[in-house]
Amino acid sequence: MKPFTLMIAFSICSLVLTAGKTLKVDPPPPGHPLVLGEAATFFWEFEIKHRGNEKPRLFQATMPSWMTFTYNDTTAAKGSHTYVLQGQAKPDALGDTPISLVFTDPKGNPTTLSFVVRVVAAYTPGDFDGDGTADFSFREGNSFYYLNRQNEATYLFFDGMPANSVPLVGRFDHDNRADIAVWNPATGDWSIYTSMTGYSHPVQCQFGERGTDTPFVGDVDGDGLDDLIIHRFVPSYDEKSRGVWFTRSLNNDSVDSLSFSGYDDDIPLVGDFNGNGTVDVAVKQLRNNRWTIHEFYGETQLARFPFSMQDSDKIAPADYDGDGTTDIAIRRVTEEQLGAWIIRSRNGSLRLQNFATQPNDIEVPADYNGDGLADHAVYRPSTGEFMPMIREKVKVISVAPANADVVPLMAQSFFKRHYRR
Ligand SMILES: [Ca+2]
Ligand SMILES: [Ca+2]
Ligand SMILES: [Ca+2]
Ligand SMILES: [Ca+2]
Repeated sequence: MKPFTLMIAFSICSLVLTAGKTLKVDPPPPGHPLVLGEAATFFWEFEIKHRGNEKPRLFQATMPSWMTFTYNDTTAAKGSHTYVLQGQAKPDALGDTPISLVFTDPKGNPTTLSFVVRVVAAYTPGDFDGDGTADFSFREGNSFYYLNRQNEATYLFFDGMPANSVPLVGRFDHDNRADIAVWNPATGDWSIYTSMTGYSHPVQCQFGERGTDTPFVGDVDGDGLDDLIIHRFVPSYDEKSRGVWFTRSLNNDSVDSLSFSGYDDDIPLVGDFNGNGTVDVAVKQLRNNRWTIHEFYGETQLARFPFSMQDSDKIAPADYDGDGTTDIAIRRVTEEQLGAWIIRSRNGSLRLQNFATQPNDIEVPADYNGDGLADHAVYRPSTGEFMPMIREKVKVISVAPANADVVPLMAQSFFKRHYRR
């Protein structure tokens, strides 16, 4: 298991200690969760400035037992005071813990500094058993499964899904195992099944409600957990139709929208194309033979360039080079170039790989061996086989009878409409 990663979400950045004096936090809280990578130690200090050498007193503190709060008196002489908050997050620290510190100035006036510490485990997208590798996951009938280390189908849960429901893999709780959302296009209802509750008692909410909507999940607010995303085509009077993206943060319930993409045959997709930790939206535009990528919250156009030159190209975005950004990728299904994967890294370099030569193969790229790089992989409905290519070697794993009612959960949202039941 990978070491735990710590994320800190701050709700309040600075406060007035006394009239006109600001409680300065140094380094300032980031606008997004602080990720300490592999390190499991939380170290944060802040400085309190006020007139005179008398120090402000910590009057009351609410913090988890694994954190300690100390006063650093080496800076006191300058009239600025440093407190250090540190600790090592243990597995039982997973989740959100509110922290509240009440200081009093020399006159006894109280000031409260409060924020939330979020601890989440390191997570590999699509990893259902928490061992750091993605696992092939699928819906068969109304039941959900993943392949364990021995490549045995392991039952997750049952969902009596209405027709046309779309299952999606995401991360909705703090542990290192993948979670699943099921979206019903008839009502816009989402059911979110999380690993920490044993995939039982799904959380329900409503968002999006047209049969032509395409659902996605991704972290739109940067709190480290996935949120809900809907792409909708809105017809207009000219031959163009507007593509509108809607997001709903599961952190604060806020809804946002962005009008982006121009034609009703655009193929919508999501990914972190600039590697800043929040999801970006993109389209593969058939009419202009190009990709356009939009950073949703920053409302920035990230890229617009020709890339995919065949209408039939299947999209397969993933981080193939392990640089932390989603790479643009397609699998070609024309007769002349059947099975050619073309991958474009963020630095513009192109890579070609031949793999999976059935036009109906379903692309499910993910990091199946845990080396940090996405691997080419497909599910082949005609044989019921999952085929990952790990270090140039293709494995063939039988999942279900040929042409069974199977939906690979890591398949692109846009193409899942063809696999709906
Ligand atoms: Ca795994
Ligand atoms: Ca989970
Ligand atoms: Ca989020
Ligand atoms: Ca990349």
